[in-house]
Formats: sequence, C-alpha cells, structure tokens
Amino acid sequence: MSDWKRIPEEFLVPVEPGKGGTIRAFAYRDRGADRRALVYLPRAYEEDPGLRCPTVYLMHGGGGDEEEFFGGIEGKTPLKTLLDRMIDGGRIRPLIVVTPTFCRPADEANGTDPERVRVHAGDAAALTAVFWRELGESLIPAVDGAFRTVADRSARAFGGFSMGAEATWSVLCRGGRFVKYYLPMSGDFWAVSVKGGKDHTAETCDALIDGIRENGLSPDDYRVYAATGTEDIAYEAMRPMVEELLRRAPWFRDAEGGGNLTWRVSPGWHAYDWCWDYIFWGLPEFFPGE
Ligand code: FER
Repeated sequence: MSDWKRIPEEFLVPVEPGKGGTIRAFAYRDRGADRRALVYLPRAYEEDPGLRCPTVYLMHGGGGDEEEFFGGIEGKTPLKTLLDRMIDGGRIRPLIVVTPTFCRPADEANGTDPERVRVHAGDAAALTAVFWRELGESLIPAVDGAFRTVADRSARAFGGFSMGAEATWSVLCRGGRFVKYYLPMSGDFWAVSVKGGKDHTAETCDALIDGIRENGLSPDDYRVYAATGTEDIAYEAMRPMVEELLRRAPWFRDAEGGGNLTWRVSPGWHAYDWCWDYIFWGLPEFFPGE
C-alpha cells in the first residue's frame, strides 16, 4: 500500500487559450556548436515587464531530446498545463523552465556514437556526466542573457528523468556552484559505474560528496528532492544510493528533520507519467508561491 497522492485533476485541465504561458525554441552556442532547448515563459512574465523569474532546467532521459519534456512547442505532454495551473493556483512562483539536451553529433562528443547513445544508457552516461560543463559555461549565461531571470544559483533548479537524473546528480557533484535545487527523478548517479547506486553504493556517495566538497559548498547550499517508484527500473539503484546519502550527515540529512534531502517513493514505474507527480510535489519545495 502506498499513501502517494496523485495530482488533483484540476491541475491537468488546460487553461483557456491565451491565458497560460508560452513555449518557444531557444538557440544557443556551446564551444562553437549550435545547441537547442525549449523554454517555457509563464504568463506573468509576458504581462509584467518588471518581473524576474527563477529558472528550472529539466533534462530528458535516454533516447530523448530537448522536445521530450514539453512534447514540442505545442506542449503535447501535461507539463505546460501543470505549470500554468501550479502558478495560477499559487503553488509555485512564476518560473522559467528550460529543457535542453545532452545529445551531441558524433564529431563533437568525444567519439560517442549518437545511435549508440540513443539505445544504450551506458553510452548516454558519457554525455550526462559532462553536461554540467555546458550548463555553467554556455546554457546558463545564454538563458540569463536572453530572459529576465533571477541570475543567481539560489534561483536555479536542475532536474531530470532517468539518464536526466544521472545528469542531475552530476551537476550537483561537479557544477554545484551554478545551481542550488535538484530534482533527480528515477535515476541514480553513475560516477563510479552504470547503476553504481546499486553496485557501488558507498563509492558513488563518496564521489558525490567529494565533488560537493571540492566546490566549496556546505550542506545549506543545496537542496535535493529525489523520487522514484517501487515499480520503476531505477528503484533498485536509486533506493540504496539515497538511503546511504541519508546516513551521510552533515552532507545529507532528511528534510523532514530540517535537512537538505527529501526521498519520496511512489507506486509508479519508469515513465514521464510519474515525473509529473514528482514535479508537482517537488517544485513547491524549491520555489513556493507567495
Ligand atoms: C537507472 C535505471 C535506468 C538509471 C537510468 C536508467 C541513471 C536508464 C535506462 C535507459 O535509458 O534505458 O537507475 O539511472
């Protein structure tokens, strides 16, 4: 039995045309390469030219691309409606949401074959491991330059699904100076090995904490909301990893006792359908409505 609460239905009813936020394509450059992301701008951003917003970055899973979270600029997945309704209902502040991709053409991805990346999570991990560099060096500066963001790490979140969760742990480990809030959904950290959260639990947690320490962060400087489901293929790897993190005070302590790490388990499986729930419950922990 699970006491997991699904998203109340009213948050999944599209707002009237013209009343919600907008999704657009966003082009930027990274080390000479053309890069693309989708960007959601909340309604309030368009209406109030003085408004600056926090930014949430969401990374897709293996086999996906920058279109996947929103279902393209038409917003075919529930995510746009969910954000519109959460902002309207005062659950979260008006936010800018950016969905980039870790995929790169073969000639600029250190020999990584895009076709193998699409099919093999282990190959994708070569790209999720390094995305933090592009984030800090190119994507964040481009987004902060193009939109009225709150250009500060305390107004940035990074989350992702599956291999996007791997990217999320990697940003915390290696790029924690750029981002304060983390939403890893259904994925463990592969710094030591594929499924290292299961097969090398202690070493994986050591690697994460070593990176955090090397970046000069203290436990108040980051906040993690980690979630997956009991029927999810990531559960067997994410659960031992996060449970071990919860034993690593002062670096991680249960948010229920005032700490920096929330661990939530749904009855769900490895699918975006469950990410909507994790986003619904996670984002208000970071950027509550006023
Ligand atoms: C995990 C389980 C599965 C995980 C990633 C996957 C990063 C990805 C699977 C795939 O893309 O096929 O714990 O963590």
